[in-house]
Order: sequence, then C-alpha cells, then structure tokens
Amino acid sequence: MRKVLSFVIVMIIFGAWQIGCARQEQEVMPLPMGAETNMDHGDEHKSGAETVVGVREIVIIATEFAYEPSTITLEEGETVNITLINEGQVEHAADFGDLGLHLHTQPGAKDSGSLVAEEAGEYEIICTVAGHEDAGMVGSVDVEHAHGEY
Ligand SMILES: [Cu+2]
Repeated sequence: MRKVLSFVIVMIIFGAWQIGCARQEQEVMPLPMGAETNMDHGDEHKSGAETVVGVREIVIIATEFAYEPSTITLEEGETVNITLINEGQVEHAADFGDLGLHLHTQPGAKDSGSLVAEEAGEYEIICTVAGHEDAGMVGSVDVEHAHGEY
C-alpha cells in the first residue's frame, strides 16, 4: 500500500513538472538571434530552441515516419518559427542541418524554434531518432531567392 502511495505522489510531481515546463515553453521571450538557448529546465523532451516574435510560423506534423508537409518553402533572408507537432506514437525530431535548428518532441507534444534562411538552396530535414531517417523520415527546405533581387 505504501508503495502505491509513493508511486502516486511521484506521478503527481512528475505531472506538475511537465505542466510547468510546457508553460515555460509558451512564454517565450523575444531574444536577439544567436542568443543562448534556454536549456536550463534540463529535460529530454524539448530541444530548448527559442522562437522569435513577429515572424511567420510554419507547422510540421510528425508521424511514423513522415513529415507533413515534407517540403517547406522559405524566402532567402527570412526568419521563421517552426513548430513540430508529434502526432505519432513515438518520439520524433526534426533536424534542419545547416539551417541550425533542431527540434524534438514526445508523442502528443510539440516543440518550436526559429531559424534564419540566410542562403538560397535546398536543405534537408532529418529525424534523428535512431532508425527514423532510414525509415524515410526526411523532408526538405527550399530557400528561394528573395523577390526582386535577380
Ligand atoms: Cu521520427
């Protein structure tokens, strides 16, 4: 009986901590680009990436083993927030490689961060959870030349 009780207490504490963490994620402060990311709530279920205020948000849905959409298009020079929503049954990630953003999140949760599309070109999105890339969980970012520049 005692064991059950302490298990329940642990679950309550864990739940409260999760809620606190989620709340912290939502109250994202506008930070200058390149500012240190907030890793100090130290858990494994979020990347600690930061969003910025006043830019376009792109939502990517992760399932087994695909992104929807699998291709996103940005304009050269554009800063965007990207939100990865995990509607799958296992943990998923989205690593944007040279674009310098890594998101990861547990099933039923989401993770957000910003990136700057500094240079036109094709970039890969890869799920870095073991085996997922091989299972086809990849996407791409198409950064187009800014309008009127050429
Ligand atoms: Cu994955």
